[in-house]
Amino acid sequence: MILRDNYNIKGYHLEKSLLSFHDCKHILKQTTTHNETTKEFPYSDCDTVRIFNFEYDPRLILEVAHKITGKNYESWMQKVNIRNRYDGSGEYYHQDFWWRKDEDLPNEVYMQCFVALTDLRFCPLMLFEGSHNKLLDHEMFLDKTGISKYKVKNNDLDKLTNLKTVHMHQGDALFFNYLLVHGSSSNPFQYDQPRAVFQLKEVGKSTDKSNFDMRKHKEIEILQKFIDYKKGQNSKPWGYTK
Ligand SMILES: O=C(O)CCC(=O)C(=O)O
Ligand SMILES: [Fe+2]
Repeated sequence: MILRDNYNIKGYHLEKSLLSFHDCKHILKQTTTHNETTKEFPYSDCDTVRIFNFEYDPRLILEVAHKITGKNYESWMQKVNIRNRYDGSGEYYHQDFWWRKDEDLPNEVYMQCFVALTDLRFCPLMLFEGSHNKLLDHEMFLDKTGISKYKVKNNDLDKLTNLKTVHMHQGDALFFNYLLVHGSSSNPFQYDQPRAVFQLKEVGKSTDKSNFDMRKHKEIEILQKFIDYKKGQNSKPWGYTK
């Protein structure tokens, strides 16, 4: 019960040494990259890597998730963020439920598990403890590879307290609420800082809705705003620096 209460208050639980050295190496070794093939102009000709897929039986992870809330979960999406040395991009602060808010399922159905595939010494995950009680407004921007991302507005971040750096060693797993505000910096250091993300969902809860098309079109919409701004037909969009 203490575990569940703690999770409910803070919005996360850190399980030390859940995955072995061998499991972390295994995930890294057979991680494959997928180039985005469905993008439209102007990214249609760019080799933008979007998803890193891997095969791994998430049983250990599902067991801990069950221990925390008493619910049975499945892992519906697994990806590795390589956060490669010198140029791995950061993640602005966000709540992952923002991506799911227009689908049919409530936040309570989801849980996220973030696993350190190496000691995360250089660009660790940062989170606002206790920030999981409400959905904040997000704004969309394009990161340097043209992928659309969402971030919580700075004014709203200013109102949050309890910003924590999560110190994680290889194999540690952080379980957190889909509404917990989190992010991390880019990696200008000499060592890759790979992490795996397991998106968990209660067994038996499913939705047909997908936000992928919506995302693709939003990217075009943002670019159009930049173009319109250049032509003097729009106010300055977020993320435009000139
Ligand atoms: O890799 C990170 O530091 C954060 C990843 C993340 O928040 C996400 O994939 O939703
Ligand atoms: Fe996230």
